[in-house]
Amino acid sequence: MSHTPSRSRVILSSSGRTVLPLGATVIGGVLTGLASAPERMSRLLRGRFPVVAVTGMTGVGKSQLVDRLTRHASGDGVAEVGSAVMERRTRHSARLKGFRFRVVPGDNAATRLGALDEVFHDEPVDGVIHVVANGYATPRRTAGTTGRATAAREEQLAAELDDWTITSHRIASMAVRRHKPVWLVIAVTKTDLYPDDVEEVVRYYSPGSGSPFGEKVDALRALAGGAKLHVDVLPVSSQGGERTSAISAKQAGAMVDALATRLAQLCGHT
Ligand SMILES: Nc1nc2c(ncn2[C@@H]2O[C@H](COP(=O)(O)OP(=O)(O)O)[C@@H](O)[C@H]2O)c(=O)[nH]1
Ligand SMILES: [Mg+2]
Repeated sequence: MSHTPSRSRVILSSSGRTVLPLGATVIGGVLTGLASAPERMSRLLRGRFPVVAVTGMTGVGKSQLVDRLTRHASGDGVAEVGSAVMERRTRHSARLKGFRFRVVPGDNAATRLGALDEVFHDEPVDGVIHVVANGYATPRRTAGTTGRATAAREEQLAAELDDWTITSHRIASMAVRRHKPVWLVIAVTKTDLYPDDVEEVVRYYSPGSGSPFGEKVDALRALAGGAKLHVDVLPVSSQGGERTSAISAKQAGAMVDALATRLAQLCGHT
């Protein structure tokens, strides 16, 4: 059911830690990396990967996207849509090029406020992936009933906008407090559900588009200061290749890979 094509450049470790063998090649690689990226050296000294907050309303596809980015097989229908607690996942890669993801619960529970405080204030993250789904968020108790989700699309789009208002304010207050620039990737997911409209939809979520969402992105950039905040908008899909799917597993995989590549650039991994 889930597609997790193997990719050789990623080293997964089941223990949850990356083990650096003391081979000369690896040390050579690390030293080369240090010389080319001071940012990476400080990370090595602190012994941690950059931390990425993943935000967005319930049912937009945050957990599944992070599963794809971290090579976790998504549970076959076992995992519940929506979560009350913060999910923590790590993408392990060679040469300290991994990420730590903090998936903020989308439901407006007290746990969400705590999670927002944690990622944007207490332990401010290096960057943010804000996930949106063009109104195709899956309502919490009706996972799988796409018909109902379609009927409620206008409402879901409005809900995405409300959710973005809250999150964008939190991002702005983090950005103004910090010296280091913050990056934001707006991940426009579930593109398998609207393959012919992807360009137009990406535009809807983009700064300068004049759309209701775009205007809020513009407001965020104005508040944070242009130099303090870098914004990207990227289409993605966590699904593809099923018989009924409009896109192939390969196409979905390519979009996930493009997102991972961009994250690596933004984190100074490349
Ligand atoms: N068609 C499609 N469905 C998706 C995609 N990503 C997630 N979903 C479905 O949307 C629902 C919500 O996904 P989930 O990751 O749990 O959302 P979260 O609440 O934001 O963590 C689940 O039923 C997923 O199977 C996608 O890219 N395409
Ligand atoms: Mg979730």
